[in-house]
Amino acid sequence: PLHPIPHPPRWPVVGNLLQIPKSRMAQYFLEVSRNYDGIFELDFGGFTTPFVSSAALAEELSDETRFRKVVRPPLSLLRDIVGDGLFTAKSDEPNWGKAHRILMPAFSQRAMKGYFDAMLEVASQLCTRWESHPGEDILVADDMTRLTLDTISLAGFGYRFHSFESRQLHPFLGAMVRVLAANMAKLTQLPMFNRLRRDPADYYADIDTMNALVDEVIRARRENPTGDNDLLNLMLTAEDPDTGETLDDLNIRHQVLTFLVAGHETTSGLLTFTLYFLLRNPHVLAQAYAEVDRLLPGDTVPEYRDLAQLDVIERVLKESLRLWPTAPAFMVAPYEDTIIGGRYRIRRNQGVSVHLPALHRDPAVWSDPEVFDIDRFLPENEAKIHPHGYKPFGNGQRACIGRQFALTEAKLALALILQRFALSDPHDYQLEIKETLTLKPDNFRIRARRRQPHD
Ligand code: MNH
Repeated sequence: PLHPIPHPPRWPVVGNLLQIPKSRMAQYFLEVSRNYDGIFELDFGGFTTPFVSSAALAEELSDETRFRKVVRPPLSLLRDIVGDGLFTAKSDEPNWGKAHRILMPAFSQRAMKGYFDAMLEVASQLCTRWESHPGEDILVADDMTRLTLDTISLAGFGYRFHSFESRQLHPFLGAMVRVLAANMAKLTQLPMFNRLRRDPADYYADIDTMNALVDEVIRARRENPTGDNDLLNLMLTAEDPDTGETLDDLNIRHQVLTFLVAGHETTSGLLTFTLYFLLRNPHVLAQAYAEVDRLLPGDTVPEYRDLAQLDVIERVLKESLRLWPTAPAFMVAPYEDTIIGGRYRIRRNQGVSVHLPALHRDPAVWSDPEVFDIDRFLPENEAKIHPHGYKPFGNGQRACIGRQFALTEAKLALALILQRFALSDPHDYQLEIKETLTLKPDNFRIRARRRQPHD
């Protein structure tokens, strides 16, 4: 028998809009999920979306013969800016497949090895900055953003932001955060109101700021061509093995901007949450120090092959992505009318959100879900995790192309930080999450001092 999808009380016209807090939507959806058994529905002013939070239902939604990624608000709102770039391309758009085939080689294991020197250079700049300002508060999210933005741009595009030389974050970042926030805010407005209202002039100015940087990155490479097969050269010159075509000029700009944003924002959040969890869990921090001291004693400069050995650090990153997956949701829709869970009807093309912070706490999969426990990812335990109970990088064909890049970069940065610094949390930080399209600890300040032999 069919059941309606359960939902909190809703009002005529506005639905649940009055209850949904603009600046903490993902956290609100997690709270709501706790009152339901794996699925609930919210009404965004006439536009309803089911949210799924159980591994059993996520398993059905992960069946790519029945469901595929769809680009709906807030992602669709970004199409004005990043168009048919890889992240916002519709699954049936030819440019998705074309760019996917052209860019995949830039994310192979061999490619990661090639990015290692760039990753090490930027991570070393972070360490130098922390060393030269001892005893100062470090605004963790800002420095992790400097690290990840400079890393994707240097490794992927051969372009230097020099973020660690500047007190201010690059204007590109302010523009990006405002544009993302403006689009998230539209979710809690009546759809009709959004159609009538034009964005303010500074919204377009911010888009211009971002596009100017994209043009600069492309111009710099055309002026100084290189022979390597980095991301930018693949975008500019590679031919699609299937069609023999190259990417068109507009698509290239969409891809450069897509990778500048998708390539740093989530990894920066991951590193910030990870430092938060390490400082919150001193026994885990001690394990991480012990690992680094064993594998990279003193000031040993890490090599690419060392990263595979950093097992504690890898588990810390995985557990951090479980509790606070920094890209908190993805959306799929069925090709045809269908039924999930044996009882809930989902119409053809109805977008369904997989809410990751809730999925990653599904009590059927995770015992004591709120506890930060890296042993969940010991091989013998990891093998028993429900195959659809953990999806920080999304699902199937449309899963994250940058996953290995992010994990390589994050492991290296953490290893270097732990090798060099004793960390402290002098302000007794209470977690406060800032939501743009992604999640980050807001206003998290720590101190770092150079480790001494006895630390
Ligand atoms: Mn990433 C897609 C999470 C790092 C580039 N990424 C996705 C999706 C998730 C995701 C979830 C699927 C979204 C959806 O289904 O709508 N990504 C992450 C996380 C991190 C991350 C949690 C870091 C931690 N991503 C990166 C990095 C890059 C990158 C680093 C680039 C270097 N991600 C992408 C691109 C896509 C994507 C591009 C879209 C892939 C596609 O649809 O073909």
